[in-house]
Amino acid sequence: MNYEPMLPPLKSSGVIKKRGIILSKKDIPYKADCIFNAGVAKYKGRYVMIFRNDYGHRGSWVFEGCSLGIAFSDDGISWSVESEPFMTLEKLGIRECKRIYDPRLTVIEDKLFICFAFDTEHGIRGGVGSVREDFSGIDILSLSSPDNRNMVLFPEKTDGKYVRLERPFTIYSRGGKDRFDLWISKSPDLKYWGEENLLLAVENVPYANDKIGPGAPPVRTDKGWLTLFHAVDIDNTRGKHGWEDKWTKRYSAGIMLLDLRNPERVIGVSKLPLIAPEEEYETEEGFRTNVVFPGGMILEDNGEVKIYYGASDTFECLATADVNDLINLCISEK
Ligand code: BMA
Repeated sequence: MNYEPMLPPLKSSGVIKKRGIILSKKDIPYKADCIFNAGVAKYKGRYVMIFRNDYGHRGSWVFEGCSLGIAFSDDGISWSVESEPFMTLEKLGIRECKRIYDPRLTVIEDKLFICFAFDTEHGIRGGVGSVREDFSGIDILSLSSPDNRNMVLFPEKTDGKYVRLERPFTIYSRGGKDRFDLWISKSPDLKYWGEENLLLAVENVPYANDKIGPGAPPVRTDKGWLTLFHAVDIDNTRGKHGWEDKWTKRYSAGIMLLDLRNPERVIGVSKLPLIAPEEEYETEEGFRTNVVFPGGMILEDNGEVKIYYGASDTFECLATADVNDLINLCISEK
């Protein structure tokens, strides 16, 4: 299969401070192997994190199962994990569901909502639900048709409608390879979704040659919606990276700014990656190395932005940056 030219080594932007691993399997009081790609929100005076847990590694890419765990924090840095998983396949109860993963959290009008991906016998789908106030589970609002995932909700409505970013898998129409783009859609009620439009294409991101997709839910700033996305480049000469015999992809994170009144308009996109895999826990240790995948972003009152991301599909990490530096990356010409 022909892929785009190989990309050079990537490095994180100078505005990013990596704070290291904040959650891994040693912190989990139940069966756990890989703790990563979490959603994080500030909700009712504390931080809540719902994380992906792939457990029981059985060789290559096969795991015994997966669940979503939940943790709380007073400062967004030190976390205490609840004694039981937040969500299991049995509890979710979706027909034909084989895997639930990549949770994303958004607070809208004081309610906590979750988007998640799930694999079924008949395709990969995305779900939207509300999280019960006592964290006893999810009330499902909508389940997409295949193949679509990586959904994130905006924290506010635009012109009376909820807005979501998503990543359909357009295999046939894009040359039969995974050349996927980032899309936007709207809904009057979080249940019925429509008005889909392309927001950002893979060919518009210089550090992707394979696919892009949403990362964390967008954050409001004076200059626009600050929006993280993931970017993937593939290089078929890459061999063993992690626990599989071959892993040829590299995941980095980019950032863009969307118009506050019309989030379908991209104001600017960072020309270089914001976060690239470079630390040992991102490139050497873990299931799939050379992967950083952002799932949560919180803007603090002092202008600090906390970025939560999965590393090597194995650890949950934190990075911080100043909000103005992030905005400048999106609008600078370099
Ligand atoms: C994607 C998703 C992500 C994961 C990435 C790398 O397809 O499953 O959650 O981080 O692959 O394995």
